[in-house]
Amino acid sequence: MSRRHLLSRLGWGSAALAASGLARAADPPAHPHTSIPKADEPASAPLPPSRPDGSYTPVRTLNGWTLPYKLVNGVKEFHLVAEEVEHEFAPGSVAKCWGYNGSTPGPTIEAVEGDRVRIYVTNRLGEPTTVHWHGILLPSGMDGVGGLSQRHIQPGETYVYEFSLRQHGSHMYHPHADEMTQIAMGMMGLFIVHPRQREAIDRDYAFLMHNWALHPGTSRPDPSVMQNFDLWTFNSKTFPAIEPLVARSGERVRVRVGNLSMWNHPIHMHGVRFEVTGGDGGRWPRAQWRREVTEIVGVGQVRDLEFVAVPGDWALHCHMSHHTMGPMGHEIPNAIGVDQSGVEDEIRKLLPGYMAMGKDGMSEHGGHVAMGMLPGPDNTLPMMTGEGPLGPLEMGGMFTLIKVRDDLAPGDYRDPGWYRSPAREQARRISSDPDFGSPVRRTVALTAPAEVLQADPHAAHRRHGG
Ligand SMILES: [Cu+2]
Repeated sequence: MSRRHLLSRLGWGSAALAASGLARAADPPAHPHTSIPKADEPASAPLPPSRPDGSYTPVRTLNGWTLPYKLVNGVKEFHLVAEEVEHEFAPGSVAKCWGYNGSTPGPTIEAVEGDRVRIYVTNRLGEPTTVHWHGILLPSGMDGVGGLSQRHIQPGETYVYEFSLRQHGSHMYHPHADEMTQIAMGMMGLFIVHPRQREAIDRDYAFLMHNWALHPGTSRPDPSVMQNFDLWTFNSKTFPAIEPLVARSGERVRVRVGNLSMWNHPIHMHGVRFEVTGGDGGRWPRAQWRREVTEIVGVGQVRDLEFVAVPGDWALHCHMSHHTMGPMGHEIPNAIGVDQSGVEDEIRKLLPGYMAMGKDGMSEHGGHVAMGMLPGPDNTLPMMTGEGPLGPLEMGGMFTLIKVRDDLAPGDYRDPGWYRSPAREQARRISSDPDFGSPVRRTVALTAPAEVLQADPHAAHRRHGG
């Protein structure tokens, strides 16, 4: 019995069958015969012809790029290099991170269902690594778990992975060797497999979410931090350095959102109700699609969000409000409602130019940073930043914009500038008097402490019974 036959008997074949069932269910009436190669084919058997490049909408990796390949005897050959990279999160914050081929995240690997891929991985780090192909159905020995499915790739060595793509969907790659360090340092990438049948998608965006502990004044992320991260990123960039998602009105847009951070992120989209159409398990049958405006993308998950673009500038962001902020001091005393004027004078004797922050909220902080009055420590970013057409945006971290216009050419991804709302569709000021109008306001009578005691029978019992 051949090894392939054995694998098939052990259930590898049934996994591939399940994948093909899913693919059929995704679009049953139009494409009843999805031709997925049989899992028990010998490795040398010719694969059915793949779709040529250009017959699908290429993925647009925000701030990123797609790895070119060489076609060698029908096999798509890619070459990843694990290495240290100089990375800019946003102007003003640069760090030595780890990634692939000069960037974090690494370049997106893009292929088509039915392709056979050969991926060389060269290790230019100072420690061993591997690459795990997250969500891809493949033979056990190609799964990339160091010490389990393969020997580690030592510094200077190159390993080769080779497998056939028997599915389509939004997938990822990352090390499965000293993961705590290597992922924290930025090693990750997207692995997108297009389906064999044509999809009605006009724009196809993808990004990976991550968190970083880049302490102020330091130049390397701290991998030991578990919760108090400083930077929250889409494709290793923070707002306002994250590219906008551009579309023409009426186009169908997909956003593939992957999460290799240490937190779950509720991803919220303004302007539309999107459909969640799949994840790293592939495209879901239509009956499973869900209509949402916020979708939690859990750690290690990918979600595909699809919508029809409507004109405007719309926010796309994580709804954990600390995740749409730049670096912030953790565990600092809360100063909201505290008059700090006397303290401010005292501190200014030691730190000229010091300005107490936060009596009426944090908005003031963003304003001072924008004016250059609060430079902050070296190599760090403001907590709230970004200048919009109508004032400061007061954001940071996992925040970007979907910019939809009526007059864009297909495939034009250039930032179209700010949206101008028609006057009748624009919220506007009609008074500057706090007493304007007679809005109904509720006055709540507070309960006096003595009444609390009397109203509490247990308290009364304690009082009388001693
Ligand atoms: Cu978040």
